[in-house]
Amino acid sequence: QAQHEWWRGAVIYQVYPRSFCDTNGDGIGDIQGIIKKLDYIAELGVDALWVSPFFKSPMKDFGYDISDYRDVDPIFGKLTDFDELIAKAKQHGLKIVIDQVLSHTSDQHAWFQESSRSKTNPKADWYVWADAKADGSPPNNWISIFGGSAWEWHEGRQQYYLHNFLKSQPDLNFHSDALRQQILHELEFWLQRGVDGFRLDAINFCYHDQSLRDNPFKPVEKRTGRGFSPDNPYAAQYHLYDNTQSENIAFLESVRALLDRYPGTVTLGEINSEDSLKTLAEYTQGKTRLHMGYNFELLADEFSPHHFLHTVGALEEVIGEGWPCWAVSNHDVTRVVSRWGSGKHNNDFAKMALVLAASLRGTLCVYQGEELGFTQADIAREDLQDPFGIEFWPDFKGRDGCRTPMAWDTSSTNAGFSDGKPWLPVDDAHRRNNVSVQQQDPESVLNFYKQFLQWRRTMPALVSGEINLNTSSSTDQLLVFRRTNHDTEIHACFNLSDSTAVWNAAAGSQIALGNGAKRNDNGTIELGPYGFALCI
Ligand code: TEU
Ligand code: CA
Repeated sequence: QAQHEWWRGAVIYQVYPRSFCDTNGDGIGDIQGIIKKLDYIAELGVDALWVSPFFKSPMKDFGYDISDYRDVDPIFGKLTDFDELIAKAKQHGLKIVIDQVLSHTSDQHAWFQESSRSKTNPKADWYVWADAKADGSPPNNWISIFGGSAWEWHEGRQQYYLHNFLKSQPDLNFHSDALRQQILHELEFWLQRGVDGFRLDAINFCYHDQSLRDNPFKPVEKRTGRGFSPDNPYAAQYHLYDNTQSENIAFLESVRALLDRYPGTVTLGEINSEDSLKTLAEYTQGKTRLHMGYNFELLADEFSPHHFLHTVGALEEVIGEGWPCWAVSNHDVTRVVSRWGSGKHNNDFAKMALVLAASLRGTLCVYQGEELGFTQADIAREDLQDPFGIEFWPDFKGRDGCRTPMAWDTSSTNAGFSDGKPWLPVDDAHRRNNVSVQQQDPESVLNFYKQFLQWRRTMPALVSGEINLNTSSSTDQLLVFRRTNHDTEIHACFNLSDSTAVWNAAAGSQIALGNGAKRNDNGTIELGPYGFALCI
């Protein structure tokens, strides 16, 4: 049983294949590139890889628009390359979790081509089609995350179709029994190839209100959120009807029933809904739904001890039998050092952010480059690739700045990422701070993180213990909590500021692991800028 639950407390390394390692000089990372770097990933001490989409795709949303769920895009390689990745990852003791984008496909998917042909074809209801209003306008006021109406007119069918993301990402209709069955077959295809699980993209977007009710509007003071300015129309609505949740439970239960036939496999559902934590809790209750929900609580701009206590507390309160999964970085948000750091003591900040996230109760997703302390790359307007950035520039500059290539070494072209022209430029700061430089520096973020992850494996209190948010010791600067397991108790203290702070640590405890931490004669612990100490 325990072996099957490898994912509890695991550290999952997210690979964005496009930017990881290019082996054929076309400027785009590929599956052989991931294989080439498996030693590197295994040496980090992580348990698994989450591989962002590598499926056949016109790449309008860089792979999150799939045109064939069962094939590898030629840009990334062949199905046999993927099989090789699975086999070699196993040899390295690494699990493979793959992204599955079920809420929508590309408009180039054969299903959409067929569905759009007529109102009577066998797949006519596999997408969400609706007639225009009498004046020709869209059926209701739903807004797309990527801007504009969530409805697009289709000349052929003389109807609108729903797209919660890009126009080229039509939403699948999960109210159709046949579609749901087919989706389970697509998942099983990969289970049979040996994957250890799925990260289910935008999984709260599967269902919509069939009576197509208008979303209510938010009062002006509530129109904010991750990446959204107050005047972004998406932020102006409560998204109650464009993604409804109650019917989704039964579908998720069928997904779980399928995975239960492949012991040791896991689901991590990305949940970004109107009431995300409530939805997350509903999706992960009991042993019949999702194993874990991916939450956005630590992917926003807020950064303070209070925010951590509040967020972790709120999740712990609703999670019940579910299991938390944290991330402070991914391919959609500003890199954590630039998002939360003050710009001073960046390396200390990076170490602290990694250790803090990996010390919370739960599983952790680490995004490529985070282990190197990468900062957000600046992308010139003319170099923008992300459709989200192109649409909202300059209010929101898009996601390219966190998607630039890995930097592997000093001597090769493009820092060892590619012999050709990279699809996004390698950032200069990353180039200076590349893997080989950090491997040779005992003080580097990379080496610190490796040591920490090795030590963490020996500390059951950190991997699976309870969390106790010791609010009375936290201050405006210091975040303090405890992790406990049987007879072990770890007191963790993080200085979230770039100035020195003093922590009244428990008497008699020893600093087991820390950075910028020293004990004073009177027993208190002094923490330098972004310093921290884990005491036993
Ligand atoms: O993101 C889903 C999601 O919740 C979006 O709101 C996300 O925040 C968006 O990127 C705006 O920042 C997933 C993927 O992670 C993302 O890369 C895809 O673009 C999106 O689904 C559509 O498939
Ligand atoms: Ca390539």
